Amino acid sequence: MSLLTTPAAWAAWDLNMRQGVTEISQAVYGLHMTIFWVCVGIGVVVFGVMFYSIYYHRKSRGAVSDTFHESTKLEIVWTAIPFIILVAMCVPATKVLIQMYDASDSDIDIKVMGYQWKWSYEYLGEDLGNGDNMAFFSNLSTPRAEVYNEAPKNPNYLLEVDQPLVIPANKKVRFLITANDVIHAFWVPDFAVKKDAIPGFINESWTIVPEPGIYRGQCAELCGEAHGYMPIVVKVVPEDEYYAWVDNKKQQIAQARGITPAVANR
Ligand SMILES: [Cu+2]
Repeated sequence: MSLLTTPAAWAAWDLNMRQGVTEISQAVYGLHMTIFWVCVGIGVVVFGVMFYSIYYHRKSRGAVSDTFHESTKLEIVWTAIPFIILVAMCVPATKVLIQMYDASDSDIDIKVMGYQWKWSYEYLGEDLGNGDNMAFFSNLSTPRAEVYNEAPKNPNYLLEVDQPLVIPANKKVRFLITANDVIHAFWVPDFAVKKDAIPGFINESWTIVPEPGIYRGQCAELCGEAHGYMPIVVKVVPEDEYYAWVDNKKQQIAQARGITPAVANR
């Protein structure tokens, strides 16, 4: 029993939602558990009363049915109690939602564009020198041999890309999410970031990741034949490493396109 009551046991139980790594993702997890236990409580009370009544007021015990049919008092009670429970649940839910939707005061803005079937990342304000922003595509890099069972599958099967999205740790990164063709969805479970990418619309989401590391996600909207082949890999690095990477990447892209890269002034 003690195995089931420790937090580690819950975390290891893959049926549950993962806690993630950001403050928001932990808040979402906490909210999820609160609502879960409220629902468990309601279930226990309702089924408790039901099974108690079935057992103790059964016909073989000589029970005679009561006459509270059309009782106004009862109608009010069983309308008021669920109403109070719903209001009580909406208070913490609204708090977390407001926090999640507040994409203001970001340090870095990245436009995320979904394509059939890859992602592109455009770093707004990172000029290449000709007015274009630094941008690149992120394609699935799992070899086809693994897909067709001609080679053993590696642990990150279908969750690896040629060029990951790179962001700095401990900075507020705002994602501006849209799509080029059909509806996709940008989903990184560890950040509690999940937003539809809709052609012609721009949705916002944001994250502050405290720990450097590699985090993986996927397109979460059935978008076509290769929907399962558009993973998202986010590499979170310390701030100085991030800016070094940006400068390097800009040089690479600018040189490939034959333009003189802009000198960053930060
Ligand atoms: Cu997609």
